[in-house]
Amino acid sequence: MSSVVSRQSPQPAAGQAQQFDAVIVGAGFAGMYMLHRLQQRGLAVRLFEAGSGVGGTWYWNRYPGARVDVESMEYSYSFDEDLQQEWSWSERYAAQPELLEYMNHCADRFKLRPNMQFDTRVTAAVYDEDTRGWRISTDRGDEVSAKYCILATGFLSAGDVPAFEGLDDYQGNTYLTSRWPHEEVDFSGQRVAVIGTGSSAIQAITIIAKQVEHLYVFQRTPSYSLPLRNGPLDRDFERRVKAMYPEWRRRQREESRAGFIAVNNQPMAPNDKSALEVSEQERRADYEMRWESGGLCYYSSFADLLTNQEANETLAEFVREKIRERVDDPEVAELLTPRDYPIMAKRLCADTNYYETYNRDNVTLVSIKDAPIERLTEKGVVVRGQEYAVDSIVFATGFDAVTGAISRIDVRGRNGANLNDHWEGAPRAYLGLMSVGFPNLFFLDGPCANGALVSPMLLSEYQVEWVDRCIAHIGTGEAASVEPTQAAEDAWMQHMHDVSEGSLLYLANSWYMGANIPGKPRALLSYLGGLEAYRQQCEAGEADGYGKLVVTRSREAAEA
Ligand code: N01
Repeated sequence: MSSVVSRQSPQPAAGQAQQFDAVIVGAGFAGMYMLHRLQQRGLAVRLFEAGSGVGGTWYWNRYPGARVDVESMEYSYSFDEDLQQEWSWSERYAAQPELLEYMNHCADRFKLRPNMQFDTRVTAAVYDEDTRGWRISTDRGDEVSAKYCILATGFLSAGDVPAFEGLDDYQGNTYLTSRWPHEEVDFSGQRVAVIGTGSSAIQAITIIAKQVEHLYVFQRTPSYSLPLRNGPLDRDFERRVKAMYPEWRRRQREESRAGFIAVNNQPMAPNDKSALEVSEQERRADYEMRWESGGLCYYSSFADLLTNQEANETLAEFVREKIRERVDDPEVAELLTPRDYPIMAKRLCADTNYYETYNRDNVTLVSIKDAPIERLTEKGVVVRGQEYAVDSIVFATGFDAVTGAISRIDVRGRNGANLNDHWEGAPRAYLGLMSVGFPNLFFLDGPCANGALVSPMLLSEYQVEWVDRCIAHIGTGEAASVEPTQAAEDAWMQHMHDVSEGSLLYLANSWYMGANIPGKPRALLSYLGGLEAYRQQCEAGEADGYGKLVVTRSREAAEA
């Protein structure tokens, strides 16, 4: 399906003082759907987006090979039956351009553009006690007021380049995967360095290796990566899913662990057995079946893979064996083999010929596990006193995840309290949606919700609908305000802590824990209770008339 991309749609002018019912920050999947819901309610909404178009993650991450690793049929909006029936994906796992096309199509289809202002970064949001609303400032001089402020800033959007010594000395080209240029980058004939071996690097390396004269990959920690098995979308599978899409989505929401259910083109419930209670043969059969299916479907494999180290080791060893089979040189294979942390304790990666790329003559793996990058020079990268001269460096070094994008906005709540201070040590948010002292401020895909282990599409759709109902309940008039009680926030944080006890996630230095950013407090940033448990908790929070929130309803809403 080709989309009608009306980039010429009317855009609100920047720099005008205006009053809105709600301001949304971010035009990714969550922000766009939030705008759609509030527009449907007839609210006056302004969405600010730093990029020049919609897409969020899929606007910025244009590096070679960027594609989603949750199946397209499941990684798409579920809220509109006509949309999901009419849209047709070309591949099992859509690539970035097609995802961006889809999001542009949605922006047009739901007439979102007139209320979006692009090329505008929100710099501050200050709560005004008198109006019980927010004053929002942007880098283009906008000063707008809104009853509600909704931060849909993404949990993997604040890109990070480590402060390598000599960074400014380097004279070659530099690229950050999460801020890739819009024009095509041609690496042919070049010597290129890629720093990092997480999901972004693993996708980029396989493509860049085919273009360059020589590729040096600087790896601090090897990832566990699984074959994606991408290809053209199986049209029979598409027909079968579309024939039962509402039911398929229900099962994604209610019966999955990570928000997706397709295994071998069939919906499959999570395995509720322990990896240790079955025979070696049965266990291996499950792992092989998922290996052949491709992608991230190990998240629905045995129930104790993320809580029992011995169980986890059975899968880790299975994947290590596969890595040895895929890499010709045993020494390189060993360097690529993760041994220091449980599988899935960092996010799983999925690839197309990643390990095989190291069998190429023009690719060199440089392990920096025991000897970090010393510095960058005018010409390249120095490790163990050896300079690797390169024409370009690609930083695939990840994100200040979950809290990074929010913390870069100066958010001040009641009595001028700063959100970063409130979150010092660890973020705190009731249901991952709201924080004490910050009335009428909502987070979508933010901290203390399921972002880490659940497909963000499902989580954000669910959160948007919750926020929409909450706003409808409270109303938009002068007196309206809502924030969690201290007891509610404390209880949620305790619950988050309780359900994560014994989790193997604590055993890795990942973005899940904020451990990839020097100086960032080490804390679990996401809720590990699963999507269904999260939904039940959110619904319980509504069923008692928002009893865990301090709600002041507007006169109009109260009368209605
Ligand atoms: O970032 P990462 P990412 N010196 O943090 C290394 C999603 N995503 O952009 O592991 C040297 O995973 C760092 O090393 P280490 C997905 O959720 C999805 O790849 O910290 N190296 C690591 O190897 C994913 O988890 C998709 O030791 C340094 C790498 O840089 C998340 O985004 C595609 C370093 C960063 O890996 C983030 O992925 C892409 C230093 N000082 C991303 N600092 C799909 O849907 C960092 N590194 C397919």
